[in-house]
Amino acid sequence: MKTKTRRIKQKSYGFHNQNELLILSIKNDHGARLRITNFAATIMSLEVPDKNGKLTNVVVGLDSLQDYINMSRNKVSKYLGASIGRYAGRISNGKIRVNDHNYILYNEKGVHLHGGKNGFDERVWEVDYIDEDELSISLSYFSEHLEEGYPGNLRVKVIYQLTNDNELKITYQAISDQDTVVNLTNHAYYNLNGNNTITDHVLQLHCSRYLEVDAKQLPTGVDKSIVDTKFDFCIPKKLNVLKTKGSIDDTLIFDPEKDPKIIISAEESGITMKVHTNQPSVVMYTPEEFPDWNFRKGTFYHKFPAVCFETQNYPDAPNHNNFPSAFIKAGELYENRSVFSFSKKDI
Ligand code: G6D
Repeated sequence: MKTKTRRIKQKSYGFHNQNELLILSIKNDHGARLRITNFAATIMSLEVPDKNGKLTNVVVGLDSLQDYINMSRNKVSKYLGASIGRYAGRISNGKIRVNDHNYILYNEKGVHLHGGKNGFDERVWEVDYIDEDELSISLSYFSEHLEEGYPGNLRVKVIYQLTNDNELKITYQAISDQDTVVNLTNHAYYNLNGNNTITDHVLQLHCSRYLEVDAKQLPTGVDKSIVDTKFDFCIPKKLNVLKTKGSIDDTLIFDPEKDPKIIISAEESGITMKVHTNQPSVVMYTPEEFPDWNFRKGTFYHKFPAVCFETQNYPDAPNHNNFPSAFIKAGELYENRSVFSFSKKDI
């Protein structure tokens, strides 16, 4: 269980706060390796064994930390691997109402996305600890009262744990000194073959309903059945369907009684990923293509390169009383516990 920390001087990046930029990695007994940077508490790569035991990187990542900095500066990040907050997803009318007070959030044409202009994906997080026995890395971020317009001083923590059962456990926690809203998630892009496309992947989603959205991709407040829609993955279906039905960027509502919530397998690598979570929904996002990024050496991606499973509460929940509540009282603990479990293909 090697733990390696490579310190990268941040002064050349001139970030808001004084934390040093680091790349941290942990390995389990099977050689699976997780690499994290404290820039946005980002997952840079996750290597797990394929059907032949060969380590395969299943999380899309870039070649160097400088690449992430450049991506951020050039505003083409697409939140690659990043921790998202204070509120993941979209919020309507650029505002939320807490205790009868309106808080104006950063927005573009009324839409606030993924925590705003400088959300948690643009921040340098503190490294709390690396636990070599638990194979976990803990990072934290302090979001000041009215940062991006949100009320309350919010202490945020993410714990990444790579178990000896080849599970990646991602736990987000947050606590505020004032009543506020919070919805955190991770924006990793998964490709279980480690390159090319996900159109050979087979997906099963235990989601019978999805959120209707308007032209701005904002929830209307109505949830609908997935029957006869492109969101119907109740029985395993190959993702080459994306070529005819188009990409997906929508909120799917989990069937509470089913677990795991998501099962996805790749034919080429023979890797299966199962997702367990305490969250009520997932934003599934399958971009048609990637920007011109500098991927890890020797890695190339093509049409429909990867899929995001952003396990979270409903987008815009603060503005829809019929959605699960996104409000937390002062001193109340918020927790998003999601487990991405990797094994040899079995669907
Ligand atoms: C687009 O609508 C999508 C988001 O869901 C995604 O997170 C982002 O691109 C990368 O805005």
